[in-house]
Amino acid sequence: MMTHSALISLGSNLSEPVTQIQRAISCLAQQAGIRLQAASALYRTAPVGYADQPDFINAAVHIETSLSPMVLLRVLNQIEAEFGRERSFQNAPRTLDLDLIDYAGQQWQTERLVLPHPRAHERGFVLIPLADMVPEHVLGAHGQVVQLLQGMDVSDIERLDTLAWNGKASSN
Ligand code: PH2
Ligand code: MG
Ligand code: MG
Repeated sequence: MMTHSALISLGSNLSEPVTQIQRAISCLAQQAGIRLQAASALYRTAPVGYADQPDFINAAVHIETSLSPMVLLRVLNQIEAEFGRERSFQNAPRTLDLDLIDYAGQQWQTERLVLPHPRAHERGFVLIPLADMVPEHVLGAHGQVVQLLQGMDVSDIERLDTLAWNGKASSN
């Protein structure tokens, strides 16, 4: 079957964030049409944007998928809802945020979906996890993940020893 490579960023800063992220990765690995290729380490990161909220746990995964970008996005939103995500205000604390960062290097500019993710290239909490898996990946017009990280202040991003994923491959 024809599959495409996609990168997903995960974030949580409510209700035991480490567990939320680990469970979300297992959940992704079990979805029909998604095969998990790799997971980053887990990182504790200072909140960007709205600052008056707990630190985040962030990670990223690399998947192969037979789903289209829009169907994949719907699956991500469904998983967020299952994990109790409430949408109160932009950048509010959340139990789970799943952002589609890149889909087969495609560039999209629609109301529902912009690819690559429009803020990924300036966010250390997205780039550092990506650098664990695909350091040379090019984010659209912005350049390589490792290049984007050069000169960026990532001193408030701490790598955890806890594993994000136990590496058990999914059967689909
Ligand atoms: N997500 C945001 C806004 N700010 N800050 C950190 N550290 N990690 C996040 O995942 C994050 C954020 C919006 O989705
Ligand atoms: Mg986000
Ligand atoms: Mg989001």
